[in-house]
Amino acid sequence: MYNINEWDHVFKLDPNKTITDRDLQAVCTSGTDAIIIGGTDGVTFENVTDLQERVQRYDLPCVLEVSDIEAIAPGFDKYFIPLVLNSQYKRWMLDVQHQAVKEYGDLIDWDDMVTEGYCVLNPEAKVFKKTDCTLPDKQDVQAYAQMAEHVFRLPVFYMEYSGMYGDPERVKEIASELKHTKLVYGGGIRSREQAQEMSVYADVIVVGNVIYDNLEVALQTVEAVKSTKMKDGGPS
Ligand code: 1GP
Repeated sequence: MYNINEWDHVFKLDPNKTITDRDLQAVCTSGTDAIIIGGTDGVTFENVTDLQERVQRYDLPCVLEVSDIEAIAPGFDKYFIPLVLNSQYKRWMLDVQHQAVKEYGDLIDWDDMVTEGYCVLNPEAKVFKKTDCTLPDKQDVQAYAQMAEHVFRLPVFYMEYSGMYGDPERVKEIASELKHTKLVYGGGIRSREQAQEMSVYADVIVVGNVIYDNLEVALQTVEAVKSTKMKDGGPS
């Protein structure tokens, strides 16, 4: 399952948060398709590699979502590179990535890299503020999705509601827009019903914060997503 096209559900772990070995074991053996390590604040080489080493004891893909050039570590199965499409500044779309490639280009295995067209939709999210986003309206999001698929030909379009449950109607509209680019949804999933609702439309569901607040509910989202996808006719 090292091909993202086969994934339905992933957990995102924040290297700046603490998780016990017992909880980590439950997360990694839950049946989720992959673990993404990523966060906005306090991401360091040390906390990334510490969590990487702990996750790699388990037999599932371990992905680094790169948010800080200082915290890029070798040995991940995949590297997710966000391009923040609704940032006001090209810095978050081009410049930080350019700097990273300039520094590490010779070491990068390009096949392991997955570029994400990131659209941040929660104005209260740390990532929204950090990357100087503006809030896109319905037509804006649709155009970003079209650009991700047709202009940039990105493998992933990520509707990022981090910390807030998004609008399923909007996710549905964007899903109908995309044919080749995979739709990833993340944000505010705090029940199996919400996981189910979003997985009807999105190809991949990302579950983050609830891992730290209510592990039991977090674990239930795996089965919720998997059973919804089975009903829809297997993995998309
Ligand atoms: C954050 O999209 C992920 O990058 C998941 O969001 O933490 O709100 O679940 P939550």
